[in-house]
Amino acid sequence: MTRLVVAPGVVHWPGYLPPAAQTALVADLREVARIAPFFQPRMPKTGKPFSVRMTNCGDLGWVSDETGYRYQPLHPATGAPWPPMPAILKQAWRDLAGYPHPPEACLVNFYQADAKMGLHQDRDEQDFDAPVVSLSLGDTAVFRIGGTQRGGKTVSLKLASGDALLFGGEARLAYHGIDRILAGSSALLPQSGRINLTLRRVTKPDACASSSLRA
Ligand code: MD3
Ligand code: FE
Repeated sequence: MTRLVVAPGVVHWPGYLPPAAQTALVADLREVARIAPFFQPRMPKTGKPFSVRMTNCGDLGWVSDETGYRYQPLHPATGAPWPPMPAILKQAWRDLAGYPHPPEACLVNFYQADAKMGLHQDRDEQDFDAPVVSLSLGDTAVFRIGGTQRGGKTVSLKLASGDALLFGGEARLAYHGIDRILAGSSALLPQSGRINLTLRRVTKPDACASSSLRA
């Protein structure tokens, strides 16, 4: 498996998920979306809708509306708990994260051809010691990552279907975003478009659960 160190704390595994696993994961995500339909997040204060649609699986889900960004255990529209994380995602975290506690949230982002995501930091989690693991499915995206200061130098990277990325250490608070989607570059999704999955730890692990002094 090719493992490329893109920048300090950023690791890229092109084609981490083989085609059959990508297809199986799309089927799992169809079930996730049946239980937890995609919603259109809105910007805090202004209420301006995102161009990316989102849902989540796992114990906690990331949501955004006029009142702010947050993690919560229930879907904002249905009020139901988020569906469980598919086994393929839990396995990817064990393979790649190098972190001894399981992920608590998986944010599922869906991009149609014209969707993008502006440069931002992910800082709604309490545990910045844990990395973020991202998996891409469908059309290739042009991803951009910089440093921890807005306005610094950035580099761009193409993310294709099946690729995995890890952001840990000094990259955990790096600015990043999606400049554009290369429409029609993959045939994985029936209506084209792109899905990105981000596996995250939200809370700090319980001190007892992580103690090496445990009986
Ligand atoms: C670097 N998603 O959901 S994944 C996001 O492709 C998000 O949908 C993009 O940014 C997407 O917040 C980019 C790559 C990614 C995800 C989380 C990160 C890069 C990151 C957290 C910290 C640093
Ligand atoms: Fe992000």
